[in-house]
Amino acid sequence: LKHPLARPWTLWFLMPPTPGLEWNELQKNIITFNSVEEFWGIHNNINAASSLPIKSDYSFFREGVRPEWEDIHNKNGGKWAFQNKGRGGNALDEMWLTTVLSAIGETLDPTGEEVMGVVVNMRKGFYRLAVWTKTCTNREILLDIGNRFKQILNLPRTETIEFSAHEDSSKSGSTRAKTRMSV
Ligand code: M7G
Repeated sequence: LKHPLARPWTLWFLMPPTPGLEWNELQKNIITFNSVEEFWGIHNNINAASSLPIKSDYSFFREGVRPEWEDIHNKNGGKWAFQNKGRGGNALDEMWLTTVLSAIGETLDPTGEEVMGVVVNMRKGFYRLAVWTKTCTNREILLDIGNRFKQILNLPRTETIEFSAHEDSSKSGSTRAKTRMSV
């Protein structure tokens, strides 16, 4: 017996930069699944996020949505992001697992329409966890999603997460895009 998800999700892996390949060509579609059991089968057989090479990502996105600003479902959207120093270790792996479970379990998104996917970026000296949304102007709903994300990460009150629009990231890069909201 399988426990179905509300919708199918796809796991993507962003390979570290490779000479001759554009950024979009580094995104590898790994597998699509639509049950809780399939999710655990995948989770138990891939490397932990904290052990990924620098400049690689994992993303879980709705089936049919690529983890890219250019995708039609993302181009008017944005992301809530939590960024922290270091490689994260077990604490990161636990935060990433709860982030993924809340996305595929649909508990981050009361509308069922906003959350397109979740991403973990492993970078030199830091990591970033993000929830990508379809819109970037729907303040009330986006703040609700941000508060839920912060709560499931179990962050101390002194930490903040920040919302930025993809159109700003695409102009200045994720690290320098201006923050439109924070919680
Ligand atoms: P990042 O991985 O969002 O954050 O963007 P980082 O700066 O902390 O590493 C790094 C770079 O990857 C960007 O400046 C872009 O060159 C490229 N990049 C990232 N994303 C998410 C996209 C995307 O969706 N589309 C394209 N074309 N490039 C991207």
